[in-house]
Amino acid sequence: MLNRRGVIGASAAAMATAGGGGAAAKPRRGGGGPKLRKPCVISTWDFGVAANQAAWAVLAKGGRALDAVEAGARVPEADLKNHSVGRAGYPDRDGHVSLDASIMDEHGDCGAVAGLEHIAHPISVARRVMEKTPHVLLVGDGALQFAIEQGFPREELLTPESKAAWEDWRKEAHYQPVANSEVGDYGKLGTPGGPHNHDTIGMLALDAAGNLSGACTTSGMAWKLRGRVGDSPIIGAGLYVDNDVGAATSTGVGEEVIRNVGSFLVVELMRQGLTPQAACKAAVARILKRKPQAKDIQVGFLALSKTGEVGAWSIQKGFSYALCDAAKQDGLLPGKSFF
Ligand code: SD4
Repeated sequence: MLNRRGVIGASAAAMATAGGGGAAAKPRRGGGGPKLRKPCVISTWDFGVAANQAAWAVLAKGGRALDAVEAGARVPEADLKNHSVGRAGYPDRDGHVSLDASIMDEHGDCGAVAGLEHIAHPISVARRVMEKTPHVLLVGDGALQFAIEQGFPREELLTPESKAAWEDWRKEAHYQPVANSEVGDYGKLGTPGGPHNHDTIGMLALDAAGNLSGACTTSGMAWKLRGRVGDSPIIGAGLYVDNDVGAATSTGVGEEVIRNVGSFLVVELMRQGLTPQAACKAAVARILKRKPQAKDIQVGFLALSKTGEVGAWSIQKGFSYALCDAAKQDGLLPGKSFF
């Protein structure tokens, strides 16, 4: 029988195994990615460079990582040339622009919206869900009603350019939903992440106080079925932050990320001692092991440790990510990939 000291000791050990402890005591395993100094911010794809700079304006002044990732995510949301995030996003199969977003802070608090229409900044609505309600996720009409109540302007998000692209797609698509129309369009649009083929922004920041936060925002897969929700607003799938260990986010075909609870998996692997790079690689490998045909689609993970180590890995080449700290605010690197 355990005495009182033994009981306390045993529970502390159990807590550490269950995730109460950080990764610091574990040896680091796997190849490393770039290392940044805090404060710092990273984000998915080349348009992450501009988003990082908006986040940097917050971080450089000693601001909170949460404020930084919200400010950063709002940049592609507002960008009319970006057709996969926010305003001007490509619509669903029926012509509706519906947005997904999530945000998570250093306390493990989180908020999200899914299938939100007519509001250009879903990331800020997600933050309001976190801060103003006891809930985590609002969807569809309820999310819109909440946003309007919170004072967000209602607007038409489908621009003439996005509408024309949708009408073009309809000529040949016959309303057949496909698993990854963006990959299908790579031939036409160019390399994933290139100037004409952008995806979700996932953004992770570490502030001067050593706290982590993350944000993820998207219009989802182009031409998706009406009502389809991807990984981006699902905490643990498209985004996860554990202030003891690190943070992770994802881009690509959300269904595969949800099936494998991808971002949570990356953070848990980091907790077990893998570098962020090795953790991202292992999470992509898990997807491919469970479903080898996933080699034909794109999924990418991006991760940041509590100490500023960065990792990125994707199924296919073409995934890029943007890095920013005091030394360099416009870093852009290719992620590693299996194919
Ligand atoms: C989704 N992961 O909705 C998002 C979108 C994306 O390539 O990244 N598309 O599944």
